Amino acid sequence: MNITLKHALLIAGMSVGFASAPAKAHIHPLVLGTFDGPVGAMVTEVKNIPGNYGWIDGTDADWGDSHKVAAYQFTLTQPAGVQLSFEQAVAGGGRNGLTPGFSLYEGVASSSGGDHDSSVGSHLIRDRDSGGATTEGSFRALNDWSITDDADPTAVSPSVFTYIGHAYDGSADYGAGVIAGGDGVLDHKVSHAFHLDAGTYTAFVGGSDYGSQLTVERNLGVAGTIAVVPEPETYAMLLAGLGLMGAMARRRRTA
Ligand SMILES: [Ca+2]
Ligand SMILES: [Ca+2]
Repeated sequence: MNITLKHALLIAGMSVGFASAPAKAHIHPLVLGTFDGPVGAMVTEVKNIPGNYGWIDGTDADWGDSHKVAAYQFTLTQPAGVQLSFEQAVAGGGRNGLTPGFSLYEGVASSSGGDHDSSVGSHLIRDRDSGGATTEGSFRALNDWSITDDADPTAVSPSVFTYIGHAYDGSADYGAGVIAGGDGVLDHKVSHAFHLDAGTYTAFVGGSDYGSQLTVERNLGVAGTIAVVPEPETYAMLLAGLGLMGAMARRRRTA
């Protein structure tokens, strides 16, 4: 229940300047903050993404390149309902045109910012988890995945992302059937609510246009928002409370 949650919102690590990081940077999550659950708390931050296919390219058999998606990190100090929203944005030299898709995971990237798909350790993980098949990168949009940095060549302490869920703009089928989770309306934005326990989470967002990897790479902007929202049981309690008040009012009128 979130009705009695404290009303403090601690924003940690904001405005750290990652938005101006080069497009080929390794995983530098933009930290949305630490939330202890007040309904209505909301933070929006913008990032750049090199192309419009990074998310959906991670849904196929050979996975995707984490450099083609942007990472957003946040922490909950207690269970809460959160709504994650991503939409196209003009930001830091980026331009409109993104059709966003995102996946949410429990877990965080290395605080060194050194996690990348081509490190020796990441290749070890890719070979292990793919059974030796060719992979385009470490990013998996619909599964758990791991990645590590150059200081961890034997992959003993990778960053681990445990898949929770995903959503994407519009609807996509690149030959193997419609991919679940599309919002059905291609309008350059997508949003989805989750119930989450206390913990630290990372959302990876990128484009949902599988065909656009064959075209010239474009520098696109995305605005990511986390909003703490009432949960279904909170609505149920509110409705029950309203019903009770109505019954009391009726009793007073008839007394
Ligand atoms: Ca791929
Ligand atoms: Ca949409």
